Amino acid sequence: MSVSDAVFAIDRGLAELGDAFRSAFAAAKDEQALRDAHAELLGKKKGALTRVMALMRDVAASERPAAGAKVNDFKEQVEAAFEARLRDLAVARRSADLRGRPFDLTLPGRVPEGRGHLHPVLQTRDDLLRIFRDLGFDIVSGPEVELEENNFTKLAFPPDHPATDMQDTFWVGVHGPDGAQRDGRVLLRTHTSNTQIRVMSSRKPPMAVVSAGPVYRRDDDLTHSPMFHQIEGFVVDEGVSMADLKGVLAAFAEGLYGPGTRIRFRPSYFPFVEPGAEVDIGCVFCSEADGSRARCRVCKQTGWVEVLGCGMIHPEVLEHCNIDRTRYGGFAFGFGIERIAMLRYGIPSIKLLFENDPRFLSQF
Ligand code: FA5
Repeated sequence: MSVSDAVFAIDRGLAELGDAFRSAFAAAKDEQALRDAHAELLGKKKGALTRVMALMRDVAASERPAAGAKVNDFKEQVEAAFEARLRDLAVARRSADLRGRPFDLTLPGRVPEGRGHLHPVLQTRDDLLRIFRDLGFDIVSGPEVELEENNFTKLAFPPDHPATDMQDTFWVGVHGPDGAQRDGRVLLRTHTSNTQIRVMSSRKPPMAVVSAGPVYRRDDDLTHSPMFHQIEGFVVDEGVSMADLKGVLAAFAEGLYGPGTRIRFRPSYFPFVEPGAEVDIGCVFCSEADGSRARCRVCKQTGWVEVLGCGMIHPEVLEHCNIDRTRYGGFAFGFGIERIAMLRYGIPSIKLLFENDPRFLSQF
């Protein structure tokens, strides 16, 4: 083929293609049809325009700029028309989506299956905290990994008190950057009374505070677990008396089990209170009148259920927290949340609360 023949063939090829591509693109009803029409022109092997462009290799160098410009110009028009139609199709598809009804509004909604909820211990914790919040208590939290002095020493536990025994307590090894064990004694707190020390050391009276959270002991039977939850509450002010403590706990018992719930105090011993007491709540699961007391397994036929320890904060503890023991006094109380949850729901073993069997948990 002579040089001029090649240019002639290109001109004829472009003329034959003409602007048929415009109507072909316009006729494409969707993106796939448009891409097919595009491939007919510019497909790698069989595209009609590709074949014309292939003729460029026979064009003499002197004629190449002009011929190349013509071919490129044609190709650019094809590509521009293709892109424009692609955009139009996308716009048309989007507006059809927007205009059309994507779903049947008359179908009933799908209700999510098996929605989760708070664990019964945490539900009970929140209900208990709400009662104290309504009585005017401030809610705080304290650390689970604690210094020995906040868990025992400042609470006036004598060094040889059985509760401080290694058997009852999970000690934590603290290592320095050199890997060597440090001397400072750190443990998983055995009760929430550590928050008493922390709060009383950092605030000035008057204060009324409650705190809830996990505590740890070497305990394991039907009613005792190595990890369980406690709530601790305390008040420090001038002129606080045992009558105030009794008033708060009576209001708490009524908040928990309803108006008229009875409570009673029995003398007891905790190193950080003087005097100390255990509080029982009148059994709400049975009554003498209908004879159900004789069968009651919750109160073991006594009519009373032990729920918490309490007392007047020992002046020595106030002193450890730099509170003037001659001016201020206070009371404190603490109880296990699992125990309250077990009583509330009639749960026979504390283990059920920690096995996390969905068949059990779904009942709450
Ligand atoms: C205390 O822990 C005191 N800090 C409570 C206190 C606070 C007294 C303020 C006075 C003033 P105690 O060891 O009795 O007391 O525990 C309190 C409650 O925690 C118990 O009545 C019981 O309900 C619960 N409890 C104790 N050990 C376990 C355990 N291993 N598993 C589940 N609950 C437990």
